[in-house]
Amino acid sequence: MIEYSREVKKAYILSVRPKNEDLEITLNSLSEMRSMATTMGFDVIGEEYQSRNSPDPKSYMGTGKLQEIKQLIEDEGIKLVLFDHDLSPNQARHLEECLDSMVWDRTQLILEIFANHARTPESKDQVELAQLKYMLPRLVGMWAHLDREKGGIGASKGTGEKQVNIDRNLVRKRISRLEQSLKRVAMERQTQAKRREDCFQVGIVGYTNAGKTSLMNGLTDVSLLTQDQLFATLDSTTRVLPGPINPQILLSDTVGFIRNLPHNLVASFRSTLSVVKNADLLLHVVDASSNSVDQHIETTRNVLKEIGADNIPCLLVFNKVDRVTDRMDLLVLSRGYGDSILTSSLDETSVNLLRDHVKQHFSKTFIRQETKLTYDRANLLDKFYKLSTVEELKYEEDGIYIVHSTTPTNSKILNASIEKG
Ligand SMILES: Nc1nc2c(ncn2[C@@H]2O[C@H](COP(=O)(O)OP(=O)(O)OP(=O)(O)O)[C@@H](O)[C@H]2O)c(=O)[nH]1
Ligand SMILES: [Mg+2]
Repeated sequence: MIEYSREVKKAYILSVRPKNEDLEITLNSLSEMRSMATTMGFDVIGEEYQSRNSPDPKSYMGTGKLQEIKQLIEDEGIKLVLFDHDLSPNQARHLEECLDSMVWDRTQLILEIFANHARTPESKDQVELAQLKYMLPRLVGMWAHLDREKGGIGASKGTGEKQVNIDRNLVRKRISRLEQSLKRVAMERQTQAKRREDCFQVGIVGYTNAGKTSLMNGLTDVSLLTQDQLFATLDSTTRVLPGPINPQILLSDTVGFIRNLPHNLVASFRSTLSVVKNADLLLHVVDASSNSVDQHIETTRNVLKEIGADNIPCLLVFNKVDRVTDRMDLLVLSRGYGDSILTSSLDETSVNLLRDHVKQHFSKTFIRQETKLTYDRANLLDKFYKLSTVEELKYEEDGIYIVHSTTPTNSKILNASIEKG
């Protein structure tokens, strides 16, 4: 794992606002950067943006502005400047020199949060892989000082370049080892998924901090970690949705998404996200109290597309409605997006309604059947309980009378088992 100094506490956030960008978008994005910085435990001293036609290819912002910032960070003792964009390796190097401070771009900040929150060996490997891929094109900058010093510290000319080549090889080797190990885990996961084929799978997806884990807890009576932090959840957790329905419904909580989620990170988390890709239904949780609802929905839909999960039936769940004071806003929201449901994970009634909604989504496709099992076939009873919802069961003289409902596929399987004799 790559370690940076954890002593950095004071941070400053900068951004360029393209002239054609809505001011609200710039401000919301800056406030999201602030939340991420706070999640990292940084003390954000301030934030500002500069309006320009586009970011400068070399210095990102105007030189005059950078001089102003340099003075400010010197006066305030700020050690880290965060940029609300992705910086090219050259821009980052230039800015570090110019500001004489540590510089992180948006991707690096997201990667750092993921690294901090990774708990399982799998998510740790996934984050490290994404970090190394991010670092690879930036190695040149890390050793450039050796060449500039030309032997001043005992290093001969070209030492930096040699060091870069050595590091590049090491990093590449580590990347390939991590990829292999993650592939193995992905295969194990596939085997587990096969074992669960006779269940319905529901994936909870959505923007980070929307309340996915809180809803998962309410729906299944578990108590997974929820926090007012970005990316509190990195690993998928699967639980059975309680209630008398067979096949069982499995609910999986997943990592949250964010605007401009680094592609390397999505690629690394592909295996964790396979629960989303293999789901029969997605609950797309949205924080209804956010003032960026549309953008959050769009981001989530884009990531779903990226991982090939955009064709799965999806129910929009507008959560945190307790924080929306204007009922009209809620009406407009839910009408504007078609099939959707309003919830608050703090309100048990609305969570129960959501649970019923999920069950109905599946049970409405069920076929209801009456069957008489002769006593010599009583061994099939277990199968009936596993593959269908048994609504009524009576032991009669000539056999067991069963009223049950299930999917058309399971109904065929059960009928075939009876006919086999
Ligand atoms: N007021 C209110 N707060 C909520 C609601 N649902 C969740 N929260 C709070 O929102 C914060 C984030 O909740 P989580 O359940 O951790 O959100 P998440 O979507 O799992 O977040 P990540 O795992 O970080 O992507 C926590 O502080 C929750 O207590 C809700 O319906 N109403
Ligand atoms: Mg969560």
